[in-house]
Amino acid sequence: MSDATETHCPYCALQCGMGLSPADGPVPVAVVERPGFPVNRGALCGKGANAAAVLAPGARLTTPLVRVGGALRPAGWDEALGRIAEALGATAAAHGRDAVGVFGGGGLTNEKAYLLGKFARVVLGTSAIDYNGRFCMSSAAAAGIRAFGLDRGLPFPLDDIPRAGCVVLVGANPAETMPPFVRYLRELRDNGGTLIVVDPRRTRTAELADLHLAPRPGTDLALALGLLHLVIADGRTDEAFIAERTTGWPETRAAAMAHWPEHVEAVTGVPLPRLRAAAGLFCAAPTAMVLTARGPEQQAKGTDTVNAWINLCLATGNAGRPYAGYGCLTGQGNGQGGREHGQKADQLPGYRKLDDPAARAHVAAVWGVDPGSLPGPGRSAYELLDSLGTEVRALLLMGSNPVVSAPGSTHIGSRLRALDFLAVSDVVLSETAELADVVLPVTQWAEETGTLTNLEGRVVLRRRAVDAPEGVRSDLEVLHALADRLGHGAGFPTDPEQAFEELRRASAGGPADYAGISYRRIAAEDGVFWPCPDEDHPGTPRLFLDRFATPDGRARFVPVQHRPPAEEPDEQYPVRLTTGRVLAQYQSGAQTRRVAALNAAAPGPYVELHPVLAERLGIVDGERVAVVSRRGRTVTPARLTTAIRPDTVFMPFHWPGEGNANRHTNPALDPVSRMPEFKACAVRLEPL
Ligand SMILES: Nc1nc2c(c(=O)[nH]1)N[C@H]1C(S)=C(S)[C@@H](COP(=O)(O)OP(=O)(O)OC[C@H]3O[C@@H](n4cnc5c(=O)[nH]c(N)nc54)[C@H](O)[C@@H]3O)O[C@H]1N2
Ligand SMILES: Nc1nc2c(c(=O)[nH]1)N[C@H]1C(S)=C(S)[C@@H](COP(=O)(O)OP(=O)(O)OC[C@H]3O[C@@H](n4cnc5c(=O)[nH]c(N)nc54)[C@H](O)[C@@H]3O)O[C@H]1N2
Ligand code: SF4
Ligand SMILES: [Mo]
Repeated sequence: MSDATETHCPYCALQCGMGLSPADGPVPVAVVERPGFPVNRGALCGKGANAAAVLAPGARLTTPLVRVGGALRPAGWDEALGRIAEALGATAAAHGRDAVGVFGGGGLTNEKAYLLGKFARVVLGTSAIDYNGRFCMSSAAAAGIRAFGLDRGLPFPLDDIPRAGCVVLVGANPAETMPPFVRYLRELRDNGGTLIVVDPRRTRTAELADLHLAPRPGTDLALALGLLHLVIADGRTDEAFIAERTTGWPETRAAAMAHWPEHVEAVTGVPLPRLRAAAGLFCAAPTAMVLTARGPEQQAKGTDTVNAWINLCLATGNAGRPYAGYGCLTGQGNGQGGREHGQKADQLPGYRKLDDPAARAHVAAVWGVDPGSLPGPGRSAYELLDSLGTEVRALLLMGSNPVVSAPGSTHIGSRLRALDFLAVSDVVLSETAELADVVLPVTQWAEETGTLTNLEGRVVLRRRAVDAPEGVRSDLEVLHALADRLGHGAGFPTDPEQAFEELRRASAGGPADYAGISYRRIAAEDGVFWPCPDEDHPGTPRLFLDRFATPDGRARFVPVQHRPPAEEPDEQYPVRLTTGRVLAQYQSGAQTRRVAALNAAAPGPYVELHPVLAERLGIVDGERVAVVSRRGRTVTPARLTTAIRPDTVFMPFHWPGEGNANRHTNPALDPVSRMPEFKACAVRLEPL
């Protein structure tokens, strides 16, 4: 692969290494193996292997679009940028600075996320900024900060996973969502370790497990409390670890003891012998890990749920030592870095808090502005989208497609339509871009350079391999040009490395400290793990070995109690709906629905249900069926499988229109993380 550029996949948080070779034809590069990169050692899933298809001019945007007389028509960059600058300026003048909003994405590079946050605070002076990562890992992030004082997806490298004695995967389906990750689970089994999977469906991941627990959606908190109860009752807590390295045990112990296993069995639907078997495997292992993904996190009690699983780890001494601990499998390409550098409503770069005076002073000095000029914290993603057309009147959106992916999508679509002005920067004409007043066509992964932080906290470098088609500009050029038109031209570099150098300084001394990381080092070292405070620092693959990131260095137990999902089945809506992903489509599908090979594998939406439920309702495999909730109605083919609980149905969320799962999802928000309840709502099924 001598002529191949070493780079990374445009999609998920594994950030698999890949090579790109020049090619002739409409698709300008070919994806080739990059076996030297440690995370995936050359392996790619179908999305990564076919990613180059979206680079073809026919698949993507190549000219700005502006709305004229109700329709989008091609326009020049000057006109498009001029319209945006004018509308944002006029909205702020008429309705105040907070009437201008910004919505970002966890797929954006660190450089983009950093400059987008800076653009909102310095150029627009608005507090109204948040991003789609709020819908993704925010509950795990909030729980990690409560327990450990720091949030990094995995506090250990992936290489540690096969060396744990037992791994519990809670609501995670990496066999479909991160296929090359499965290697680590196979190696775990080869080493004699055990795998437990907790999922209402017997997924491809669950097929790999020694033990599969299939709880009702929305009951993971009770399950974790039940396991902790059993561990305590069997006298298998690690009292020395609890005494030396934690605080708050008595309250947590009492909360767990109040959750009787028989009660937990009734709430979760997991038979008591299986609960006992899980507690037994977990405690028998010399070290154990709990890894959560969106299943337990995307709940209106996601933060408490993750803390319940962390409590189980802490009570058994499985934290702050090698081959043990709690981790979250982050989701989007830059799910980790995207939540560290300031596109979050309450945040400044380096994972600093926007309401911390010292943080404001540090970052304001890097930006050359008065700390008093920085706005305060704003609303969370759902609350921001919900306020469109009322409080927020003009929106700049970069890297998300909420018409498809936001909870209660019908309502959010109507909020987007109610805006005075919507500008969307995207690589394709997404369903959200279709609603915009101005659409800006931007460069893609293979056409630009930038850093991303993968699920391990490893900062990697995506390299430009090919020129973008004429007419396309980068997100950094967009931010620079808009800042310039709004009177702040300086301070928005268009060169990614220059942006990264500024990010290093802005993050220095913060929890996510990138000060010692450079493009040169990333290239030489296969990525660098943060925190890395100076150039001589080796980076930090394993966190918390000596102390946790709390003021006293101890991990905090958080006493939590189970509560039901915000919407429980009743007579009118008797079935639980949960949602998630399939292997061949990515997120809102904006990119992957444009790839023929992926559409062939996953052509459209469906609702998955058990034959017992189907028979009771008169539903036949493959036939179209209506799903009805308090928020909407969808029509999709039914797919019958014994791999799901008979009281639960599942819909993937990758498609717009009449099969859009988010017509049903309930925007009940977690009180701490503001995560919506994507994973549990109530529906009724009707044969057509
Ligand atoms: N193919 C593909 N891969 C992707 C993505 C994609 O869209 N497509 N997206 C990327 C992103 S951004 C993310 S966040 C990750 C997500 O990765 P995952 O979290 O692995 O994906 P999901 O399918 O959302 O949810 C995982 C599992 O949770 C289960 N589940 C549903 N409800 C519950 C519940 O109440 N409790 C428990 N314990 N489990 C439940 C579902 O049945 C599902 O199998 O994937 C990343 N990778
Ligand atoms: N029902 C249900 N809904 C869910 C979930 C679920 O499990 N169930 N999961 C939630 C989760 S975890 C997530 S992460 C969200 C994701 O949902 P979205 O936020 O909609 O994410 P994507 O579909 O990846 O949208 C990214 C958009 O940005 C564009 N894009 C990609 N890269 C760039 C770039 O560099 N610059 C610019 N300007 N644009 C770019 C893409 O073409 C696409 O249109 O969905 C959430 N919604
Ligand atoms: S697992 Fe994720 S990063 Fe790896 S090839 Fe697939 S989508 Fe890309
Ligand atoms: Mo995500």
